[in-house]
Amino acid sequence: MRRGLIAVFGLAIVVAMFVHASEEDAEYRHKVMEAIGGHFSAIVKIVRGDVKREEHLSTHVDALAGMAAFTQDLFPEGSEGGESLPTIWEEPEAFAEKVTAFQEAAASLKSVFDSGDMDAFRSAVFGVGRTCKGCHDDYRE
Ligand code: ASC
Repeated sequence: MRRGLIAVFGLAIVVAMFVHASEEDAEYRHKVMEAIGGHFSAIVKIVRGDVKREEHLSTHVDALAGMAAFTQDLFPEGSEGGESLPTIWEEPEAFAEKVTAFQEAAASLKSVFDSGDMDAFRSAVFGVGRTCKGCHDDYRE
């Protein structure tokens, strides 16, 4: 009887820890996505000329490309929830293709920025925006 109770409590603690960890993963994903969106929006404001902060561009571009590189890691098994639709985990290969498109666009944004061609940079920025939207349309609530 007593052993049974201990086992049940033990199990409940393990389940609670697991649920808490997956909520933390979903919240971490949300925070990183907000950071990506923040850097992207800042880049858009600068290239549109809404703000004159060209000297900040390289930092925003590095941050965006850096975080894009680990976007796939933000969706571990068991982290379902938040604004992420269940289809992410139901069709992982189709989802991974969209993530890869974003990662490639962000990496290319960085190399175009480093080349110094500002017209090419502006179109690369809109290329990245399309990959954000491409994934959000299908996989975000
Ligand atoms: C952002 C943000 C997005 C994208 C997308 C671009 O800043 O949060 O989801 O840009 O709107 O098309």
